[in-house]
Amino acid sequence: MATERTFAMVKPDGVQRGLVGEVVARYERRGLKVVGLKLMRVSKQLAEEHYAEHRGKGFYDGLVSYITSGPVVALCLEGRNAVQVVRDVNGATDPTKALPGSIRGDFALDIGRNVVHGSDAPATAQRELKLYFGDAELLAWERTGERWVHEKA
Ligand code: IDP
Ligand code: MG
Repeated sequence: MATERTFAMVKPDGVQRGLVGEVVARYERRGLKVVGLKLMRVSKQLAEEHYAEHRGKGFYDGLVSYITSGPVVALCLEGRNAVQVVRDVNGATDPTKALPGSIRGDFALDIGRNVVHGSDAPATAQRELKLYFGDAELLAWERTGERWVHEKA
């Protein structure tokens, strides 16, 4: 699998519950490199663009008000197969089905308060990263311990 970049987010419930450090630590410990990170508010317009695929579904209005209800932490993470790895670290969308050891499996119970977001495919990651980050906000930096994470960097 190639090195990829993906988009992740600590949603408003994660920030309000003081889980930012816990979530970021799990991504870092897995070996993912943080190349973008910011605390921000999601506007209604941005929420509607991000979740356009869900427009018209029963949970859509609740989802938009959830994601705009307080600050979030937006992340760009880089590493081998990063898109799927972040989905796995996050756990199943419905936290009651998420495995213990995943973020949702350890910290959430309700699908409408599931703490984190992760892009679902490489093309989605590209789209979401463009929505949330300007080019100058993503840093290409060399990690000194890189060869202890990836055999071939
Ligand atoms: P994902 O976040 O795991 O990719 P999606 O199906 O893309 O899951 O849904 C986006 C978000 O919408 C979920 O993370 C969750 O916050 C919310 N959501 C999805 N389905 C429901 C639902 O049935 N009730 C309430 N919220 C939902
Ligand atoms: Mg999704």
